[in-house]
Amino acid sequence: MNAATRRPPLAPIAPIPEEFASRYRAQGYYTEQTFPDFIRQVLESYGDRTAAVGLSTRRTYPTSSTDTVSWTYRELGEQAHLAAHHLRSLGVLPGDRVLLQLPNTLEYLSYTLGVFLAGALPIFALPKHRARDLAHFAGSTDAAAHVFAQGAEQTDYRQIYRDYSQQLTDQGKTPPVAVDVTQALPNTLPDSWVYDTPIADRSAPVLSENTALFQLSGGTTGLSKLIPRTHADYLYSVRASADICEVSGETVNLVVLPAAHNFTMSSPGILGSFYRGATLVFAHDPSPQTSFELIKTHGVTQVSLVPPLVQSWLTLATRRPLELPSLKVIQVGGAKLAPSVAERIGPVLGATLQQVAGMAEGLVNYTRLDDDPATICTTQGRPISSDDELLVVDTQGAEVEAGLAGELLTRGPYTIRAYYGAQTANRTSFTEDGFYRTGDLVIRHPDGNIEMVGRIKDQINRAGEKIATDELEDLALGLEGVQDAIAVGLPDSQLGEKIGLVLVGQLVPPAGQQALAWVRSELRQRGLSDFKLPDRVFILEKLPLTTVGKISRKDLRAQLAREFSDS
Ligand code: AMP
Ligand code: DBH
Repeated sequence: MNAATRRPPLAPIAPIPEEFASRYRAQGYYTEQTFPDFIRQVLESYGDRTAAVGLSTRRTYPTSSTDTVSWTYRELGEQAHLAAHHLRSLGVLPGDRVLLQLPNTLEYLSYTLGVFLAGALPIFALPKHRARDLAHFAGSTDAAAHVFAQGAEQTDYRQIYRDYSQQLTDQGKTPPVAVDVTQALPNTLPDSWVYDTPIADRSAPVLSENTALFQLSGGTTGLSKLIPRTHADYLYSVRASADICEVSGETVNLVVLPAAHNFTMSSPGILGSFYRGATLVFAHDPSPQTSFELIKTHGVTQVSLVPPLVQSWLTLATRRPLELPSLKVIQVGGAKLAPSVAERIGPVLGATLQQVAGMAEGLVNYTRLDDDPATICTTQGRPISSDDELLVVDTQGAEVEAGLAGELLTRGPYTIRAYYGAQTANRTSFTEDGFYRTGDLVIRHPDGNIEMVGRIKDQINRAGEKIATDELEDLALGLEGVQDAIAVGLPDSQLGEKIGLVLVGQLVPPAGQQALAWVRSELRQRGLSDFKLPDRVFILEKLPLTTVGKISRKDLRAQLAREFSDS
């Protein structure tokens, strides 16, 4: 394995204006604690408690054992330090970026902590990201390493790594080193090992107000965007979320959604559990059967789900008697939960529903555990912080009257004011005074709770996974015979939305191949991430024109969404 070459520092990231930062410090939201400090403090406090139960990539891949392993906080600490040391021995230096792409296993945890302990900045990629996205994440941050688990989810990550590394090399960039976590780690630390402190990558007056990690946005234009979050802002959102969600040392948190997602990481998620010395149970697959078994075996008290998953739980639970006495809270977020589904959760699953409407850019809203049932079932809650500023505006940017729908704009202690390296998108995604334009249509109720009622952004939300329509359209335009391409969210009772792709032209799939299979395989070969592949393809010879001869992509989207919903 080649050692990483020395990487240039990140491009400067403007700190949040001092006027706001000083207020957030004074309120105690921003502390001087960095991620390595936080991790060491937690590991020292909770030594013998069980930190995590789950599969180990080293036992499971490429063989297919499903034996679970359990780590105490002490063991997790040892593994995290070994991971940090391993990264250092491969040339990863403080301030370097590390692309993390791991399934829901114990190594997800040890390597995430390990990257921080090495003083490096993780980029939280998902197992479903493919060459195009990975090239973008690694290329635009000059990542020093890409950590993956070969064979996980039946995927040849090494081949994907080779594909996009070649692209980077062709562009004159240095690809990251490959770190396959299915390989054994050296099992002792040298005596000289000391964890590293992060380095300041910009001029924020306090070290903890520097960028600590990159989350990823579903995006509305082009590829997923990189979201730079600081030590201070992310840890504040984690601590405050742990309070709101009443996480304690007794909490047993089942991790079903992809671990690296912002919801799963921080709302209050893996980090909120870690902060309180709770236990994490990693589900090896997302089926309700597996989750129910794990809940019974490990006394799980809380879980975070997207709407389609909670529906599959309800379906299974109505088919056979259910006993999940330990389960207290079911969080649902990422996409709109229908009130009719929300109402069934308490009675059928015997746990309190908590709705969560968040975004990797920052703002997270929760219904509170003691809210009345109507609020819990019909709203997506209210923000974490009394310093989260929310505006609901019309198309001219003027605030709408209370009770009317408008676009949600937000600014606050843990919401970014710019994406990394995306100047064009930044001009449209943020207002001049630093509010993030969420692209979500909401109604704000007089009690402060918000209701998500739609969106104005060009995005498809497929079971909580966000797909920017223009990335799919741009790639589809490269297919032979295609003159125009329009991506559409098709309403779907299971997934919320499916991905429809309208292609205009004379498309000729090879003999015997269905258009959908052909289009999917062509797009996959071009490196499109799996979760962005179309579910349905419509081929038209030309676009329908309005009476005045105009093509309205917006009307076409609406028409198809109506005609083909749920089919
Ligand atoms: P991202 O910016 O990629 O992290 O995705 C965040 C987006 O997910 C939000 O702006 C909403 O569009 C959507 N979202 C998250 N939670 C909910 C929810 N509970 N209900 C409706 N939409 C949601
Ligand atoms: O969808 C999201 O991005 C999301 C949902 C719930 C999120 O980032 C979060 C909670 O923190």
